[in-house]
Amino acid sequence: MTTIEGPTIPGADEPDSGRPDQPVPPATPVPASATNAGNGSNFETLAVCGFIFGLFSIVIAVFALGMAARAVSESGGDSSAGGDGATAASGEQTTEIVMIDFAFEPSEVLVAAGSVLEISNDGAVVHNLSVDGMASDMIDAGGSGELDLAGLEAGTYEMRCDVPGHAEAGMTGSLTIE
Ligand SMILES: [Cu+2]
Repeated sequence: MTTIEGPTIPGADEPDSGRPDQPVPPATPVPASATNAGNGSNFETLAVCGFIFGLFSIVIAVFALGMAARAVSESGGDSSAGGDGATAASGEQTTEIVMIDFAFEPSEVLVAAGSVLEISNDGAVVHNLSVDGMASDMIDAGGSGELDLAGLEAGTYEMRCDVPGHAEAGMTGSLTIE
């Protein structure tokens, strides 16, 4: 029995010689690269994913541009609302002045000769605007009126509200005619 095992089956007696002949361990990374290169469906999947990612990026970019445009328009509105003082110095023939309790806005006005003051009363009580003896009508709360400055020469004048106590409460300003 024991004499038959050695000579008849040489492969079974030498298990170490069989292992180096089999390239099994180095073959494991091969299937991964082989499927990527040989399988066309994987490449198409990558292409579709890239295309979708590109579309998604464009949507985000458009959305960001919209938000930016909205932010610019909002900031532009704020700056125009606060630019009342700048419009008075532009030499326009009509200058707007707002009256509140108890002040003129703006309180320093620069106008061209012959300008007309457009006056509105945003306060709660009646006001007027008086410049060097010329005065607008008494303007009720929420109302508006105007004062033609055509009769005034170039110079700097005090403007004030003629309602008793209002000028003393601070309802004065300066009007410069160029
Ligand atoms: Cu007043």
